[in-house]
Amino acid sequence: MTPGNTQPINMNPVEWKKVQIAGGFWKHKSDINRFITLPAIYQQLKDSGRIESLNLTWRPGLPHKPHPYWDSDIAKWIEAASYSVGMFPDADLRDKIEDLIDKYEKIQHPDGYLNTYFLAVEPANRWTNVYVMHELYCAGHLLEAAIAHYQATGKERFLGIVRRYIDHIDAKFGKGKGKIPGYPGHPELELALVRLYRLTGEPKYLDLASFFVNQRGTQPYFFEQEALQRGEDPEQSPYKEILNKNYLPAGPYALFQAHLPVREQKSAEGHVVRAMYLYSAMADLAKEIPDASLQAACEELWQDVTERKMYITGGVGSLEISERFTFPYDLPNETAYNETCASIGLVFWAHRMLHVTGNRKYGDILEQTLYNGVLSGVSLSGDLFFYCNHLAVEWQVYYNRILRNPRMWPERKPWFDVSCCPPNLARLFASLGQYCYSYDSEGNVYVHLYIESTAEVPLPLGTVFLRQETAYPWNGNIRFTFSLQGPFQFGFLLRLPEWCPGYSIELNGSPLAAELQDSGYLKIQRVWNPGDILSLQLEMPIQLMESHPYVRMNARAKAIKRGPLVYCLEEEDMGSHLETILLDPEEVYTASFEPETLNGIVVIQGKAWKKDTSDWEGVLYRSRPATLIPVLLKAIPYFCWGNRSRGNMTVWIASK
Ligand code: FUB
Ligand code: ZN
Repeated sequence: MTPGNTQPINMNPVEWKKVQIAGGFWKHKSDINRFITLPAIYQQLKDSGRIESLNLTWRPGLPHKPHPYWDSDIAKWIEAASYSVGMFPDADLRDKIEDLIDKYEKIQHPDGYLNTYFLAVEPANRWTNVYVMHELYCAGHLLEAAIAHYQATGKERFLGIVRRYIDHIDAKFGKGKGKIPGYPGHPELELALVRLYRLTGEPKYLDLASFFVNQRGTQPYFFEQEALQRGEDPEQSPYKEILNKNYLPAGPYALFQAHLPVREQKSAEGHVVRAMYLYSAMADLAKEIPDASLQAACEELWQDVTERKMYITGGVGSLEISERFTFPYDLPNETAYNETCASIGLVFWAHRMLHVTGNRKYGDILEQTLYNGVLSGVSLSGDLFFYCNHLAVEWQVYYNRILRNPRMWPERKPWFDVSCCPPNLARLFASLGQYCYSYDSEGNVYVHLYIESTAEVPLPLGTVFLRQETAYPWNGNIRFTFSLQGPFQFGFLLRLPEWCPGYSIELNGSPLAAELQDSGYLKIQRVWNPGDILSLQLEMPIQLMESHPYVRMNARAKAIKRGPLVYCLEEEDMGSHLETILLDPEEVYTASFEPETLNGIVVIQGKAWKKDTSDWEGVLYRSRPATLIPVLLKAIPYFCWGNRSRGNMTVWIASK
């Protein structure tokens, strides 16, 4: 082991194919994803010309000019659809995937190159602007799709096609003579390369991922060198607006996390999806190499994001302009950008950090983000999507055209001009099984997410077949049944969420003690018998949350949380003037299941107060406080807001 290297923990996720979402909350969501979301996105790929673009028939003057990111949308759909056919054979879906692969196979250049936009629109300009043209980003998504397809079907054709492209990229990029010493303008390929390394065991893919990550932010800045190569003065570059060279306080290229070498980046800066994908790749490399300095960099960035720059929903990236981070505690609610892909990226990063460190805090954020900032991205119907996930909505802001970017519109839409989020949701939900469980070589099984499922966990001494039953997140009762060949000794570790104030465990109906590890997991080490039933009860009280006092937007406000779910008020339940409602911290709020509301949800109710406005006629300011009148408060989970009539919404509620 070289200096600076660390002994990694050897925890690995149970792969998606070995985990079946078997019922409950997520089975319903997974079915919607499979039966509604996947076909809806395919239709949009078709209608928008994306699928046709793969025939390379576009000519100037024709509609549907291919766009530099289109490959990524198609690839994310192939990835999602592959997970789906891998679990549930479906001839129609399989044929659609194979048709897209046929198209890619036909257009691949003899040298392996495979980017639809450049093949169709700018064949002479390949690799001349990796800063903004997304070639390497699209390659990353194609690679993730090809790996998923191979894992799902065992067929090597698509993986072979994309590997040729990756080998072409490997020959082009790097430190050697005649190679391009650059790295992706939009990270993504890096983490896909680590996936390919894990699949094939070929060190060159890990080396290329390392090269891209380590080269980032070094001087001279590659993006300037590349501009010079194009014969441009970087100062006069037509991309200067995008470069934002001098506009971010963190310095040139901070927008693309290329202002400093990655280990010197102490705070999260710039475009958030790029940041999340880069940090995910850094965590992957920290684990695989292993590399203690990269791990330390990730931990420092994690702290900056989750302790200073993240919404309570797991939304990240508060600013619409450049889709970026701003400064600590700057978390406006109405104008929150919170791209769905950014929260998805946070889930990716959290999952990787969990496997680098074994610490539950990463599982906690993964869960918080999944149930709130990610899940709000799709309608209950499965065919409408949010690009941005605000934490408060006042419709007058939109009627008065104050926020005009169509992505900020607070009603879910079937598609966007840049439609990265819908297929990203589809691939995350279709592969959700891989986030639930892990195992290690010492014979431990870890449960990260409480999701009704069955799993095959490959321990060194044999396979553990596990069934998890639960109505989570509606309550904290979880039951595990073990199907084993015979008595089997292993450690069973359960994430004890930070929000949970108390728990109890029973084995076959009798109380059982578990050991709380420093990592935040409850460990039960014993010889397990076939048919053993372990019950876990997590207390799930209603919690009134406060923000750090520096979050100026939330002064004197609280948010309602129960278990992993953040709640909100909607106009439909509470009237349009949500700013007049005050929570009562003395009140004991209650949670109850309403099967008829929003497909069946737990609502939170209790006494609150409302400012009486009847004596404010003709008055804008006065010294006498408003009279408070009691009202019944009804809050719904944030993820399902915006699924009824158009109306205002707020997560943060004033408090008495
Ligand atoms: O640039 C590709 C994708 O489009 C990004 O990940 C999103 O933030 C959107 O800008
Ligand atoms: Zn997106």
